[in-house]
Amino acid sequence: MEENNTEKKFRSASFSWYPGHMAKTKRHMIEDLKLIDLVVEILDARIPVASRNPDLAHYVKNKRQIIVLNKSDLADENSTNDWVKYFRNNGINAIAIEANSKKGINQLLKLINLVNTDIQKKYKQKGRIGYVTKAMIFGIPNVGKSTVINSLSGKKTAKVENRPGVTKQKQWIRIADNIQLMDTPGMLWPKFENEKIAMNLAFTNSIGQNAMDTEEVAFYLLKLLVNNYKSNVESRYNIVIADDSNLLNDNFYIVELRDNIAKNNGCIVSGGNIDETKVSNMILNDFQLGKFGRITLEKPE
Ligand SMILES: Nc1nc2c(ncn2[C@@H]2O[C@H](COP(=O)(O)OP(=O)(O)OP(=O)(O)O)[C@@H](O)[C@H]2O)c(=O)[nH]1
Ligand SMILES: [Mg+2]
Repeated sequence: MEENNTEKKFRSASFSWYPGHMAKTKRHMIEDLKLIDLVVEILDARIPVASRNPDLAHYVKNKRQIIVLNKSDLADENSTNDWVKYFRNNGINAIAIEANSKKGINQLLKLINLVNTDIQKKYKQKGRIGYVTKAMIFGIPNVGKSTVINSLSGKKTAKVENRPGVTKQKQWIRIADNIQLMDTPGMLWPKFENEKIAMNLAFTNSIGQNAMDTEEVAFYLLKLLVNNYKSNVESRYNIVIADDSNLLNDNFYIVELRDNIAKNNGCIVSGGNIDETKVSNMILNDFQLGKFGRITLEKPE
């Protein structure tokens, strides 16, 4: 059967997800890691697989590591608990937090202090007195690294904004007499052996808007949501969605649904046509702001 235009358009996601400056950031990161005692990797609780760096384990072999599931206010609570258990079962310290409301920050601070006690002991045994532990805050763009640092230090030293690429340079921030944290620019690593990972990073606003086709990304997000969180979409947009899995996987039906959502929400250009950009941005923003409720896109096996 011949492929029609709609199918062609949405067949593959194509965006330049790996900007040139990332290669340089990666080189600096590998160099900086040599100084580091503890790596705190910040993951997005909605996408713990896509937001995790696949190579980090290789570089932090002999270092202490903590995994932080941030933005857990936007993720499904049960799934977040499952993820914390999953990491702990694999021998990794893990904790869920909401950095901007500071929920869980005290527990994270306690965990860092606990690990630091160990690190300090090691240096003391080697005769190093007054050593300052160096911890690196690591993670994909826009995951909340700078927010975590500000919450931990109780100061607004690190710049925070809701777009990827805000932190341009590393910055040291002291959180205790013998601990300093390094804030780092968001790091996207080439690992997209499948498009699903790239899409999940786009849905959660870790890939810059300029590097992706907003309409394509919003289409896939809507398709994913109606297949997994149908009632959340129905109540957000006050629409009825078919109870038929064939239809929910039919791209024509998803486009029809998107157009209905556009009409109901004033996303219309003159002449009565659908404003595809406006409706696409609305769907993406609604997801990123948690307007569909708490949603986790990746579950532990
Ligand atoms: N809902 C929610 N938003 C958060 C949370 N933590 C941070 N944010 C928001 O996420 C956005 C990005 O936060 P940043 O701290 O700038 O993220 P970053 O990882 O430093 O980003 P880059 O420096 O660009 O790599 C901001 O709008 C924060 O307010 C959280 O726990 N929940
Ligand atoms: Mg930052």
